[in-house]
Amino acid sequence: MKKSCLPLFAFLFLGLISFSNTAQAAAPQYNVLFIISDDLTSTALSCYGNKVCQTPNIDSIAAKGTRFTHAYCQATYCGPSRASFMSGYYPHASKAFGYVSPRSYIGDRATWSQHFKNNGYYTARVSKIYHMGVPGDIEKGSNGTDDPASWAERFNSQGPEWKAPGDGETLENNPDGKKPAVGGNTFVVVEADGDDLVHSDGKTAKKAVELIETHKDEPFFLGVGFVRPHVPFVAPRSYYPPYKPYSKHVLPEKYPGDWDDIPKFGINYKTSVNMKMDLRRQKKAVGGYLASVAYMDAQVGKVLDALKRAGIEDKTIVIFTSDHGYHLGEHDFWAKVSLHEESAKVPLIISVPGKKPAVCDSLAELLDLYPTLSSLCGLKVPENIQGKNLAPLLDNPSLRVRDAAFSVDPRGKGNRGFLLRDDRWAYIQYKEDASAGAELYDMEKDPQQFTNLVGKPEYALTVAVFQERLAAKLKDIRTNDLGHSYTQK
Ligand SMILES: [Ca+2]
Repeated sequence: MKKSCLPLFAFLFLGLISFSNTAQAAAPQYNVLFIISDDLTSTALSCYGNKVCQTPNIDSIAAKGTRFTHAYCQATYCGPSRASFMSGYYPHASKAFGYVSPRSYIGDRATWSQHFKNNGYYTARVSKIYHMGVPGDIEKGSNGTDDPASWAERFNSQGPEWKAPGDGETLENNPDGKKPAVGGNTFVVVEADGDDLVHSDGKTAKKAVELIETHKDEPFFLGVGFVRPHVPFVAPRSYYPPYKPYSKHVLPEKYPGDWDDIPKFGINYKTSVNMKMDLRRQKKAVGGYLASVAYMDAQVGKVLDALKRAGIEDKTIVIFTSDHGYHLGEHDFWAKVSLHEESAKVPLIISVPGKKPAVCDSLAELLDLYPTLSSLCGLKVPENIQGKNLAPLLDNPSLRVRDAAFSVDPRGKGNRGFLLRDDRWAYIQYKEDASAGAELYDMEKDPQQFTNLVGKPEYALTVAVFQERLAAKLKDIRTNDLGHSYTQK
């Protein structure tokens, strides 16, 4: 009996191999390495034109991949932005407006990584992919508002954050300099003692390297979430010298009367004024931020090196992005939440083995990641999700997939601020009925957004058209399979 079984088994085994080879020829089963930084403005990266900050590792992804120059988040702070691109729904579809997991809003529909998990991928996250409070959840090493069903395994990277030994200074609301380094969502710079592994992002890179080594022979979706340059700006001392003395940093142009034509809701929640930051502190904030970016970039390099060592660069798609952008003093605004360009725009690089490097100016959204990566990996693109497939742009960067990008400041249960950004204009509206004002900027003539054109008679028609487009966009977003009721505010 045993003798006759062997050839039959061998035949079946060979049959399986030839079947899987056919399937691979139809759609290469790429790995997905999704790297996301936290609170990173594209303007801080050398591959996006920053002349001071050095980010050679992120630049190396851009050198091989497609770098998007007009990619936008769907919400301008962590929680709802991450819930959106992971679930595949705009915040105004899912109603996931807060620091929440999207799960209770989407039922059993598959999230982005879960879709890969359902298709046989090993899926894991290291550190922050869904929302985690920084620094609070990082100090504790806790899961934040994660979605367990999205992952086969998940790992957190505890770090000391603002408590790291070293030279710390609180810049925000500390005019007399008497406060020590403090916790919370506060501008603090710490030039830290010790090496990369003292901190959360160093541990995240180390775990990601281990997972690549362990899982290199099976298809994987690995989400690697770095928490820098989110405040506190903490990095080992060795990353600071290129950014010191802090006094050398050039702040964005300050324009007299800049706030006069911005509606009240458009003045960001953190400003040089309400943070009581003088010019010295503002410049140190920029230097501390850039040192944090450089530290995060070095951790990206370790993960990329692991792909190379494992010999799987040619079957791994690498994505690099951030959950939203960041103000570094433009209009005397700081941090996120604002719908101005620096806060709503994100860095986005997608590198697919074998494709030519490119720069793509098409409007793109983080929501597009789920359908794009599903398509690139030969998975069915779920019909219910709301993003667009960017894959054709990776072969032809002159294509366009959308005529406007949409982002929101979802405070006030989604009724605070809305942005429609097309190739020419940025239109920002406060409240769904526009009762709290609006801004319109000509991004060709006024890329720094100094002159709000709302209220000028010659732009009245443009404003009216944008108001209609915005209403139509919200209607479209609310036409979905989720079964929520949407009461017009
Ligand atoms: Ca964030």
